[in-house]
Amino acid sequence: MAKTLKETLADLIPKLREERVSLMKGHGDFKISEVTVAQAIGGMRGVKGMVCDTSVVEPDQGLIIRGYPLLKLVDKIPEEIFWLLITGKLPTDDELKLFQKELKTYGEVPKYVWRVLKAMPKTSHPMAMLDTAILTMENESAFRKRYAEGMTRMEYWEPTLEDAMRVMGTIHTIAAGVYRIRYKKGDLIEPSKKLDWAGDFAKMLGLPPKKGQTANMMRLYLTLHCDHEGGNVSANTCHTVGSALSDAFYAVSAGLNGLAGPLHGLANQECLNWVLQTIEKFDGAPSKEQIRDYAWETLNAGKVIPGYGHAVLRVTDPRFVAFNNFGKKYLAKDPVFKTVDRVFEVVPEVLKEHGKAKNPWPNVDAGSGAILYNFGLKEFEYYTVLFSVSRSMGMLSQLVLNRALGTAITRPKSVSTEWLNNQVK
Ligand code: NMX
Ligand code: MLT
Repeated sequence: MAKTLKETLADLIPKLREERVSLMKGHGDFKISEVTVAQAIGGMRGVKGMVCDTSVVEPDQGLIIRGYPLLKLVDKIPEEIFWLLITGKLPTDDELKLFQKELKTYGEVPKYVWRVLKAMPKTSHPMAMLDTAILTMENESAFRKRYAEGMTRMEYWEPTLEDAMRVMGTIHTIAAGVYRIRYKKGDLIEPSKKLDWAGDFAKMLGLPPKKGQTANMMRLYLTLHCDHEGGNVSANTCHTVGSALSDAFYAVSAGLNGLAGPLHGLANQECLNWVLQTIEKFDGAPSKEQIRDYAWETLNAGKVIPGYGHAVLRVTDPRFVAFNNFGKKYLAKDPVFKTVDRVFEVVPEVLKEHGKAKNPWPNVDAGSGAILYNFGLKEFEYYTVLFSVSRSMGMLSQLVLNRALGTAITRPKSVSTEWLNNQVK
């Protein structure tokens, strides 16, 4: 008989704990990184100072989830990906069905969440609304209740998993509600008992029908954004907040606040904006020469070209490749998609010539917006909310595993500029 996610983790966790103890006892002093002045000042880039097992990002390959290069997972649905992130294996069909059924039992959004969202300013950013809703739901935290009752450390992961299921079980419904409330799309659409997570989300958004492809687009979107190892701003923030034993609602909401920054997840809204500006400026899909001019204009104004560059990657992001493949299949003639494709032919050369960005290639945000736009989601301030729904899977799975392994509270040592100056004298 298929096991639940909790039963599967309960089998797995003792081995993971043993492995951690043996690494600490046997090799605790083994050096894995050194830190230069440039790294201490420059966002700790490249410093290996934390552990994350859900996925790795290889500079020359991109995202690898539990050994699977991302492009091998594009046909999977998000629930399979969540199971893979957290357990290290893809679920069997029976495990998947059981998990989907269980997830639905966590699907009710408390009424007070809707009241809070409806009371927010009409001009609130959709990310501020989503993050507020997740934080408001902290009232439901099983971890907080069990902690107050005095559970043992060995049990911490259990209510953390329960909280994770509640966040994942509701975040798509909340996100769809944010869309409908913020953009006055009419009544909220109830979640379905039957549809999968992404299909249900697409339905609750109430997007115009698009040859039956909207749910597939959403499955791909939510699969591609799921996780990007542990050091990116949102994962790292979620981890740090969670390491203080703040529950999943606090930790995920904090992580999403980081995702809302234009250098991180908000780049997708900026990116489509940039592409649309070129179309408007040149009165239609711009030529390569026109894109080149506009790219230089952006750089000369001291701005970044959104959707390009990456802190770790040194090749085209496989997530961009997957979106581009989807676009070529379903919207090859669309002027916005064609522009994105043309920008891809021009901008890397411009960035190389500019000579600053270490990685001139597109990241995930360069292509996703054009697809959403074509599918009728035209409110690009909303795009980071979609990223968030997906990224909750990575943050939650990392959080549950860290609770199971008793990962220590995060507390790196900071140094003063005076101390640095004294060292380099
Ligand atoms: N356009 C112009 N300049 C850039 C770009 C770009 N797309 N990317 C990097 N640079 C500059 C960067 O600002 C920095 O300049 P300075 O020395 O004057 O401070 C220099 O190149 C070196 O930066 P890198 O070491 O290449 O990049 P870093 O690791 O610091 O930052 C990003 C990575 C992603 C923040 C940066 O490439 C960027 O700002 N890209 C545009 C925004 C974006 O697409 N963000 C989305 C990231 C993916 N996500 O989904 O979260
Ligand atoms: C992400 O998906 O989190 C971004 O590509 C940023 C990163 O990995 O630093």
